[in-house]
Amino acid sequence: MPDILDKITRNGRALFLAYDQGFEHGPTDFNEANVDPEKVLEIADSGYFTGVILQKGPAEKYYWKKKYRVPLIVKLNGKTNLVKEVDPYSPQLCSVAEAVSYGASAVGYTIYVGSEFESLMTQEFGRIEQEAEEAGIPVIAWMYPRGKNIPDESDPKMVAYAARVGLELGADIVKIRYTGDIVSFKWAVAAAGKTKVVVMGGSKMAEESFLKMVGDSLEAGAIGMAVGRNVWQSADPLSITAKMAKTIWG
Ligand code: FBP
Repeated sequence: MPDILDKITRNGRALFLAYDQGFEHGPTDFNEANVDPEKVLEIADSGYFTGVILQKGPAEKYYWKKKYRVPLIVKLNGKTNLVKEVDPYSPQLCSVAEAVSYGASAVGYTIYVGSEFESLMTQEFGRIEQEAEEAGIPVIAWMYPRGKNIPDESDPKMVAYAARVGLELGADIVKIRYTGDIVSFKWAVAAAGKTKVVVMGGSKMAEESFLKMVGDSLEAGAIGMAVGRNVWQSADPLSITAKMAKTIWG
């Protein structure tokens, strides 16, 4: 029987290239090559990735126009880091129907678990879930504990709580932070239940440490990775991607 995740997984595992940082962090994350969405889409379309994550603008202006083979995941909400609020809210900016019109095989949405605005995001997410179900595409929830109620975003208890909220809300996949050790991450994966888990990359780190994180995440039960900077900020993006793919698919 076909699974809702078939289009964005290979043998049940996933490798997503995230490229929404131009909105979340600004072009400060980029150099002269990766500032160009076409260059990053070339990496995404190399055959290793099971999805590329874009906001609606690049989805329409770059992805849709060229019909890449890599499946598109449209991020439906987003915010800049210029508003220095303690408790973040990331508003929905694109509908499921619009994402589908750009060729989306899945949609994504960030929920800042623990923020004073959490209820706005969980409500928006509920509507998105329903619309995505009608459209027959999966929903990926970026589950990030953040705000004044969250003293430590990396606290394994918070990460596991966020993963569980993803299951409770009906997410098909949750994207969460690696907790730093296999035992506590296994607990986060267990908390997510039948909702699959992918791991976010974070800022660029030494290749060896990054690949260890990939291996440990998979060993703990994650189905894959959703990374950006550790790939397209690398001096050799396809080499690190090939190593990641080997860890994920063997
Ligand atoms: P990276 O692998 O580059 O960390 O991307 C993952 C991601 O979730 C992006 O999708 C998003 O833009 C960014 O991290 C958000 O990062 P922050 O922790 O600064 O909100």
